[in-house]
Amino acid sequence: MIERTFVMVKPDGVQRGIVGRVLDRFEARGIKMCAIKMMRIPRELAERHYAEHKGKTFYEPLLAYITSGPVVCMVLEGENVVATVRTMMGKTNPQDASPGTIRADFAQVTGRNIVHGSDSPESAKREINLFFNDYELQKYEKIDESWLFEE
Ligand code: DAT
Ligand code: MG
Repeated sequence: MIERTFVMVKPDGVQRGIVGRVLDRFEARGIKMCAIKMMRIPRELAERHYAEHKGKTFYEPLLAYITSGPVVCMVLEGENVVATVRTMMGKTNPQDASPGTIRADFAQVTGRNIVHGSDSPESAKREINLFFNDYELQKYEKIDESWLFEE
């Protein structure tokens, strides 16, 4: 099923100049970009985004990290794309991530794992709405679609 997910290149990914290489992996796979923007996440938005982690030992360091510099947020669309992006990102701890995944190829520790991707279609909906307005989300046909998918 074609669905959408929320992806973010975190402040370390921006600072290390690997936004393009992360994006390239999704584009090369034929995953469609529906929205993209750079922003500095305000503390309140970070709290809402990571609400599920409130109270955990890493919560405050996580908020400090994610608000420490600009991030690049995007909405991606494709077949089963929530799970596909999670697989492409690799495990939360880059040490456990399989070679070839983004986190294994570009990161070393959990607290600087360079990308975020929604963990379920429900999370994706919630996160897309947190970070984007309807008018920022593009719905369009891309010329490669007839070659990416069967009739
Ligand atoms: P993911 O980003 O893979 O969805 P998560 O939702 O469990 O992982 O956690 C959100 C972020 O919080 C994660 O990318 C890095 C940080 N984090 C998670 N578990 C951690 C831990 N045990 N120690 C330090 N940071 C952690
Ligand atoms: Mg998560």
